[in-house]
Amino acid sequence: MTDTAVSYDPDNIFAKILRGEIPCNKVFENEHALAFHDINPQAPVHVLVIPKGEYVSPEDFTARASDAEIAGFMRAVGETARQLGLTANGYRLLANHGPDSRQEVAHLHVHITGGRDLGRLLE
Ligand code: D5M
Repeated sequence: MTDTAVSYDPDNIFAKILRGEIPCNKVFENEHALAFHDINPQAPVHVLVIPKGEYVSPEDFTARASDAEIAGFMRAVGETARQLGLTANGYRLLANHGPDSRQEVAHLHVHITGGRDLGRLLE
């Protein structure tokens, strides 16, 4: 298995967003994370939350990131859901990693979806 820490591609699209090279529709930002609307929404509300550091996957993030980065990222997920007005009716968090999940962008990201009944994830 490839070492995900080594395989981070600094030219991935989210790295370009973090460097301000391409725009995003920002929802929330703190010291360690950025949240912005997904360009191809799968629900009435569909936002991505990404850490600002160069991490590919959850296991890469938890192995290399500081406690402050991990806390800042999780706070961003919660604050983003709150700011989007999703807390009353609920929402879904989803993170793809690797080929079986068909991850498209190799920078760790959590999808927040909501704004309708999302159905069951696993039937
Ligand atoms: O999901 C990667 C997600 O990233 C997918 O839902 C589209 C979204 N995407 C791709 N490019 C952009 C830009 N430029 N802005 C906002 N959203 C974007 P994955 O979990 O890797 O399959």
